[in-house]
Amino acid sequence: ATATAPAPAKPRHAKPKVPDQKMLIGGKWVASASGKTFDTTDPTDGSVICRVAEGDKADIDLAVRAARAAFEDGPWARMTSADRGRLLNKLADAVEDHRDELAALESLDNGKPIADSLAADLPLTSACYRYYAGWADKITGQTLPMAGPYFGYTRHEPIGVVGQIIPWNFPLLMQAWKWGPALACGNTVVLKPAEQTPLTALRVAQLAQDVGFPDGVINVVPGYGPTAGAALSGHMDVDKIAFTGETGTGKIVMTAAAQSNLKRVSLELGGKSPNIVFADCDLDAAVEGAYFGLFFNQGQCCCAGSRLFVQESVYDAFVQKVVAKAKGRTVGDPFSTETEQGPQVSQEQFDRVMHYIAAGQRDGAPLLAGGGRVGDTGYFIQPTVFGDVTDEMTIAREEIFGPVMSILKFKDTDEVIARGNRTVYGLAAAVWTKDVQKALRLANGLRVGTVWVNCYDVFDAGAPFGGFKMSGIGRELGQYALQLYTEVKTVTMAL
Ligand code: TXE
Repeated sequence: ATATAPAPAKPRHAKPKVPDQKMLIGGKWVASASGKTFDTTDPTDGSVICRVAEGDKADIDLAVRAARAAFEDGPWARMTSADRGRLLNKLADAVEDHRDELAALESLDNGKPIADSLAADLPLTSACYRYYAGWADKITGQTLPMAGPYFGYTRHEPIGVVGQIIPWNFPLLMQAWKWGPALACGNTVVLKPAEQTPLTALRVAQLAQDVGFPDGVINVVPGYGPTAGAALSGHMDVDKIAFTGETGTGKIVMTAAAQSNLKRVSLELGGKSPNIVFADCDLDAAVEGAYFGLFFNQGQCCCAGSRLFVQESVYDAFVQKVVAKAKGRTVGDPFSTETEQGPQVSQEQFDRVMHYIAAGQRDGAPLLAGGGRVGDTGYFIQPTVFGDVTDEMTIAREEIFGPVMSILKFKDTDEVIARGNRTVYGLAAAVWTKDVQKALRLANGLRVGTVWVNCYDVFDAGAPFGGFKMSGIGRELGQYALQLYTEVKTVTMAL
């Protein structure tokens, strides 16, 4: 019977159909003040998914006004912290209940494989909302030892109206990292999603309205960076701006904050993270971790292990194994459950990655795998590996944000710590070794916000994440993120 049965169809999820989208201001779904829209496109072929209301300064003004009103006199301002936590828990439930729909929307807009959306983005997103739901009624100040007949204490109060600008690589998750702590602390928000991927932000905003967040607490204004993003970061009535994206854009956002009302700023920016493989490691685990740590999400991760340092005695064996894995990676339709790598998010990102591949070849790094596009439609790029990369090459210095692995050779511990730190970035690093002392020396010596030991890209809502140096300011996730969304007030009373 098996000989005559037709081959089973490849398992495939259905691509959702999406209607044109409005923006959410003060609890109402509205067109933009200008009436303008922009297209959001499918990165597998560049076709238009739908049109989205295009926000600009006038819409940001309206959204900020709605957020201000909700902060000052809406039901939100009178709600107990436990009730705020309950709403965040309901939002976590709603995200879980709409898991399949949200995963499909994310894969459609971003191009990431549906298997990744379901296994990573969705559970991390709901876990983040749930984690901060738990914090809502546990945000406390201190009592202070005063030198005199005084009673002093601090209150940790919400900052107020918070502007949030997020990128396209993890749209759902970046929204959760921003909304979870901001809402737990009692702020109101105006979010500008990335113009490449506005769809899931808008859908989650609807879910938030459905579970009962009061009008104006959450506002979403889609649009472009230099217009809507600039209006938000330069707004005189926004108390804090949180941004994730390119380091250069982070500087623009910080400048706008400085030149307007000195709003508080937190930034999560680019990286060039060293992933360091010692000869005494479990080599297969390191190969797997290096492969995952670079190629995951089409290489579009701020913490991608994009400088892969391998100790010289295992260099050849390591390279052989990792190149074989890269060559075997399944690139294609994000809606096929077998796909491991989808397209880059946009034509712009595709061009940028191809430019870096050309730079690697120009600089003389041997191309060991890939190097070209896949097919002739959409933004698919072959998993690419360069060997014998040296520190001064462009591909070892600049953030590529694509499926391009650069392997460098090193001799000893002191050397690799120094070379690992020789970058303007400081987001993350990893070390692979069975020697505990060596692992701890590296963990202490590397100037980065996160060090993974014998693992890569392990995230937890409770573990803070952010950068040293030009990788950012502040820490998201964990208890630390509460500091980004609260002001400390000191109260002193004479006894
Ligand atoms: O980023 P931008 P882009 C890096 C990565 C990538 C490169 C370019 O190297 O190749 O950045 O990507 C908004 N005022 N990362 O151009 O511009 C924009 O609309 C206010 C790293 O997409 O930083 C979007 O919402 N906002 C990264 C957001 O900023 C502005 C994630 C991010 O876009 C603005 C993404 C302005 N003047 C890209 N200009 C990471 N660290 O995770 C743009 N924006």
